[in-house]
Amino acid sequence: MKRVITYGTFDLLHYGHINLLRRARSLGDYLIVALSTDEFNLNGKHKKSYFSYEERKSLLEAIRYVDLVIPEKTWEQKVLDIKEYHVDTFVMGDDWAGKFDFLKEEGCQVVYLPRTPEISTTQIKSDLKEMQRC
Ligand code: C2G
Repeated sequence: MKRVITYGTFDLLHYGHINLLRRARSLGDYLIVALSTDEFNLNGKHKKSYFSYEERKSLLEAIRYVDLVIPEKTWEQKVLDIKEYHVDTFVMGDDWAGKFDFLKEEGCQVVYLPRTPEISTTQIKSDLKEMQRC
């Protein structure tokens, strides 16, 4: 069984996230999503998500491509996760290209997939603000 892992906040879940998850899952047989906790979002990423960790987790667990959701609490946990979950392939969108190549030293394939253009959680938030003005 080929095991794939990816990381993210996945707030205001949108088709860019789904495109990423679908392609990540197609690289193996089992997809783990390490989901940023509310605390990590605040302290590690300096952003606040609209949906809570539990809400974002339940959304991800409803997606056919996702087999397991675990918490992402720190930037540094990736090496341990890869060992603990016997991960073969690490996947991120290419906005992270090159940032996690060190994971290859753990014997893990590292894949950066093209982001889906024109959609992001930030874009959704600003569009909604604009709509309220109309
Ligand atoms: N993504 C994408 N296309 C978009 C938007 C997002 O492919 N239009 C991808 C991102 O590249 C990322 C994943 O979807 O691989 C999740 O996106 P975010 O929730 O924004 O993740 P991020 O905040 O970048 O957190 O340790 C890594 C971090 O947790 C990544």
